[in-house]
Amino acid sequence: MRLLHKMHLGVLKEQDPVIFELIQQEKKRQMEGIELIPSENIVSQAVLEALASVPTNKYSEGYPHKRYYAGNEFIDRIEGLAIERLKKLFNAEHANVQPLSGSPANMAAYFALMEPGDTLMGMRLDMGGHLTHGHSVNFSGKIFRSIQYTVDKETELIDFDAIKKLAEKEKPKVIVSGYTAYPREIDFKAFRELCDEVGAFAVADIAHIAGLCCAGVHENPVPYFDVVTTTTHKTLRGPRGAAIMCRSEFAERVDKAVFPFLQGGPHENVIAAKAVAFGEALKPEFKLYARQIVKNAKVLASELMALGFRLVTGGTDNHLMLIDLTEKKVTGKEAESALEKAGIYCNKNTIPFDPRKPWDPSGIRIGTPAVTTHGMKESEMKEIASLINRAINARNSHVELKKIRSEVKELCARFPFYE
Ligand code: DSN
Repeated sequence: MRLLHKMHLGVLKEQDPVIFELIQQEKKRQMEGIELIPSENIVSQAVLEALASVPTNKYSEGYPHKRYYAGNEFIDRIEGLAIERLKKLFNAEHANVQPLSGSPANMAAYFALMEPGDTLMGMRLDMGGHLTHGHSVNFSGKIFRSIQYTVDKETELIDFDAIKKLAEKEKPKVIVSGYTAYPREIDFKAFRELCDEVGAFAVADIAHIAGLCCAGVHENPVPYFDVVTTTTHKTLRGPRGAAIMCRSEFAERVDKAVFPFLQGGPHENVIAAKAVAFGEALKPEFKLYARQIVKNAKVLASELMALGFRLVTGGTDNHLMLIDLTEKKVTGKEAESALEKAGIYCNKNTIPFDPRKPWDPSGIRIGTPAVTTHGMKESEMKEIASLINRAINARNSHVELKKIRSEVKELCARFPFYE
């Protein structure tokens, strides 16, 4: 990916200097900080340019060549290309690129397969699942009968036997796999078999690992799952948004669930940017990028463990890791705040069976998609592990955190990405 983006914001600067200045400050923050939030990434200049382009002006309710508005000749071609590229990327029979974000994509997937009151089975949020996998505060736990599975208390790994027993007892209509805070590879084939055994639809939410799946670094469930949802802005490195892929037999149900059931006019500038990002992910260098994400995560994980941090499951197979800070006598919230002061961004996160609450849990979650986009490799991961360790230890020292922040800035200056 071409780095050193140029941002042309001359008119904005003149017309609305307040917003211009805040965007400049955000750009500076991104350039001078180490971005370890595993669900974030840095898009290419081409993606940014497509986002800031004229399809934003257009209404295009419907689907290519079946619109409720005139003037969609070129929009149809843009959306058509996004669909074709995504299908090629994941070997999908059908794709819908209109979901505005991950939660609506999951909602549409469920409504394509279930009626209100049907049984949905997904991983608990505090075990690594997502709000939309059946949490009681979310639509998914209110509209459907939600059955939640956990990881194993000892190994912190997916306990397939327990999931099987639960599924045999509860007979869910949909079983969701794919997680937001699970650091290990997922056995999608086992989930498919289980769904066949209990008569459930197999749904995967691969938002976090999509870039790894399409690059062949992790198993790609799309060809043999019923419905797969993903966001487009995490390891896939596209604009904020989402997509749904499914087998042909579910195509009409998925499309109708997105529009007209859930959404109105799609954001065609974002769809244009998705098409650009999918085109980038189809290039051979994206495979190298995806492999490097995992190599970097493994080095970061082993360095942190060597520094005395306990990692949930004892390491990582993917782009993220969960650090249990209990033995370090610091909470997730305190660590997140100390790291932020040092210019290192992560998020506080529950660990499996966390005795603490989500607002101030026992862990933090970190990942390598964004730093790998910067061009950082194994040696920088060692530096980052040391900076994390020092910042957490120095959490009460303003002077030391300031010093670490300047070292972070120096490290980032070696990997610039905006001019
Ligand atoms: N909120 C996202 C994450 O950070 O993992 C998942 O949707």
